[in-house]
Amino acid sequence: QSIPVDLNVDALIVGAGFGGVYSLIQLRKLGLNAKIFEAGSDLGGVWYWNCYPGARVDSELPIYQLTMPELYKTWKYKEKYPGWQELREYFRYVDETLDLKKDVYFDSLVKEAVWDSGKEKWTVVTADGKQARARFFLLCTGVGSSYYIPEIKCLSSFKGVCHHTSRWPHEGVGLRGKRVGVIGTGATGVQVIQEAASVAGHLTVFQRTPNLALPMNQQPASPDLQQQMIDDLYPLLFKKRHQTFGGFTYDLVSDKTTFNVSPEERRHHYETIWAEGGFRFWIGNYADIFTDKAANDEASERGSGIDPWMKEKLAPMIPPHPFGMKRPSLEQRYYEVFNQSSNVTLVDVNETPIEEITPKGVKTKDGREYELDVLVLATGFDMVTGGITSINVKGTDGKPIATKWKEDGVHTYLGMTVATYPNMFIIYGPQGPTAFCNGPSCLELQGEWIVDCIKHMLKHGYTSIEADKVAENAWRQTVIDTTNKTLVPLAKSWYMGANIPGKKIEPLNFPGGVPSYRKLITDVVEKGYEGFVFAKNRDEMTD
Ligand code: NA7
Repeated sequence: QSIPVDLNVDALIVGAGFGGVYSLIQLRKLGLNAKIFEAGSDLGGVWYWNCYPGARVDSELPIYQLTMPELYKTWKYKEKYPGWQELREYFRYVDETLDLKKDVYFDSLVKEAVWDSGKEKWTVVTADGKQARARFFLLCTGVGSSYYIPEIKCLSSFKGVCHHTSRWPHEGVGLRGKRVGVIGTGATGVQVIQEAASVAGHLTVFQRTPNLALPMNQQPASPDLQQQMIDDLYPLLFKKRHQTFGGFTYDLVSDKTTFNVSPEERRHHYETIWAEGGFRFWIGNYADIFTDKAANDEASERGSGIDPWMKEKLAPMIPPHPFGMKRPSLEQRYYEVFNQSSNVTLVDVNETPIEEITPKGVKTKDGREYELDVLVLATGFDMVTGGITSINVKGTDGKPIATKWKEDGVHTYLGMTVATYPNMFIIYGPQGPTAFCNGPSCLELQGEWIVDCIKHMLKHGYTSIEADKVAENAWRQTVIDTTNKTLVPLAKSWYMGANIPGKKIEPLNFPGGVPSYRKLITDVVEKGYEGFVFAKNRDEMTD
């Protein structure tokens, strides 16, 4: 569509992934004129950018989708854990069903957003000069929109093909018969490694921290099963997900602890949740694995010990941090890659650190040079906050949010608003249940709260809402206190901002579970939006 230089809308949304699409649909229902600025060239958010070999979601159907009946009743995934192609099809389907793209400006990377206190509006500017003025500003930038490439000496000297996984060329990169190197063994690395191992001439994996990967238990989703779910189960399952710790359809066991059940019962539970697969061994386990180191050790050991073959392969790979306090990966044939493939080399970069990248490949400290045709950087993201801090967001005091958070630590109220940034809402971002919650479950919970809040403002003629600083400080303390009751601080992970050199180490997520988060945000509303200040502008809604 043609580019208006100066767009005037009710709401401007950043990002056309699940969060942005959800917001657009719901704000339209309120009768608001809402538009999205999206950096990519299509809908999908992370599923637009992440098209590396093996890219696949770790949440299982049916809950990895939006729950509006107009969408879920006629959509069927083909696999239990859909891959990126199917997720893109899903977004195409959502667009076709609800005609979304007419309200989305693609290739529009937002660089700046400034609040005008006089007009009570945000001015949002993109890298290519588009501008929008909006009453409401919604940051739906997700957790992984700001990719991270570590400083590795002479990286640009490599003459082969080199990409970060989230900037993988959409036309693909041929790996068949090639010498492929992968740096990173997080959720992304595991997926690329599995794919690359089956086609590469040789695969070299540069690993810093091993991660106990859980079995995915991937399965095709038969059309019959899907239909049955749609008819009978979906409404029930969608309701249940807001009653479970991780927003899934299964839950942590909280009426028993690891050691107050018999060893037989414990073993049976471990075996069951391990066999069922997915994140069950993590957030379907005894709840005290989050708080009690001995319980965590027990699960970590037994989890890898269920099958003697697994024990043998995993024993040396027990992670150097409490299990689940760094994001576990899901695997399909990951360990087989290392143990059964003759074309795979594992390089422990703790023993032999990467010295530099050469035109031919990767040189390690022991003087060895691994010659490569393709180098894959599965090195992660400036998780949770990066999408927000990469935008020059200025509120009532004119100070960029990145500067504030760097100086004082991340501050939000309820993980959805920030003091001194009126009418700005964050979905699926810092200090919400984000990292410990299925994406759509979390963003719909927050999205619903935000849309209700906007509805409340419209009903009462309020033109601005701002979080109170005292309430914001209290929320930060709640997040810190809740985190300190868990083992989360013991791991060097993106949950704590520890994956980015120089980033402040602090809890970036609320690890208290969806039900307790839901109660906290609902209580605020019931107490008349406690901790917020509403205002009515004299020149109401005029320019
Ligand atoms: P992650 O989970 O942050 O993984 C990044 C990987 O890259 C991890 O294994 C890192 O090792 C490794 N890494 C980072 N810097 C280096 C350097 N300098 N040298 C060697 N290895 C390095 O990112 P993912 O993309 O896998 O997953 C991100 C999230 O997306 C995931 O949790 C899901 O929620 C979806 P480290 O562990 O830091 O030692």
